Amino acid sequence: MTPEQVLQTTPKVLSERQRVSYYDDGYLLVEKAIDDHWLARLRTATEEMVMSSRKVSASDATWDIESGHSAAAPKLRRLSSPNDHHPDYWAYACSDIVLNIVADLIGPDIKFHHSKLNFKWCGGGEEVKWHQDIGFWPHTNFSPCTVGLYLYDCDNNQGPLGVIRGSHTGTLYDQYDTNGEWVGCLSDDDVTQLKQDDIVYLPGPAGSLTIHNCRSIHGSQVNLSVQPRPLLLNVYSATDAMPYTFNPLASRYAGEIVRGKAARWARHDAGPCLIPPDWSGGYTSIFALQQKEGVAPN
Ligand SMILES: O=C(O)CCC(=O)C(=O)O
Repeated sequence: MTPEQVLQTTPKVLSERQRVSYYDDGYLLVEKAIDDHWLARLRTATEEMVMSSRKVSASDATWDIESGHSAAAPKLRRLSSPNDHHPDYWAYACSDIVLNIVADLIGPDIKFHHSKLNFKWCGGGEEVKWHQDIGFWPHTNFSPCTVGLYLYDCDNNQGPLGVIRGSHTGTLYDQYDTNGEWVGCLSDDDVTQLKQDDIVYLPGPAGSLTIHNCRSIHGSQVNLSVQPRPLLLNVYSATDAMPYTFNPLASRYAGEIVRGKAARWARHDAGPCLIPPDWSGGYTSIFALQQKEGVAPN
């Protein structure tokens, strides 16, 4: 469905103003959208995952650890594909509480693409540089959106998600460097062209959702606080959006229709789209790529 068609449907949860602001700005913050029951389940799952990470000594296709990580003092950047590692993450990703909101933005037919849990550990948890997601995983249209959930309160010192307002309707940037290496972020020159007034950071209380469009330029700063910032991210598209490159965060649930029906016709949005490297040989995480740490085998 096009945004115009989605706006013809009756929203289940969001107001008309919230829907229009998502289409105008390319992002939406829905404060305290997820209730305490879900938060408790997801926090418990996350504690179990952090416990498992104590055995990990090097980053791999599942775990992305920061330097200084140890069994005694875990320092995690990311758990890739959490939905594959704990049933409660997948139950949340398929729940009405999330999908009703996603349906209000991209229509009633929804497909899951991938998930990640970005911890951004305390006391220096790494930045995510300005980038656009669609260049990592192109689709035939620009319906894909990423839904982030703050598992705990996230204030401005913890590196909340930041978005460039309105950037989803602008240029798609090159995320290769001048040597042709994929860096997964805008060049310094391109960043200097971004309008400071358009930078919006999205802190929020626990249970808040950040939703950004796949073309929106976004990133986040270093976490200088004493609290980690676990942000659980799930990516969905309309079922008529077909990915045409290898999924960097392969999952047994990738492509699953989580609401509504499969599409018979693919919908194509106009304009060129950056092609990423062939991820079938391996992928670590956006953190590792932006910090030029190389690619681990899948
Ligand atoms: O964790 C963050 O702050 C941003 C995550 C993000 O943009 C990504 O993983 O693509």
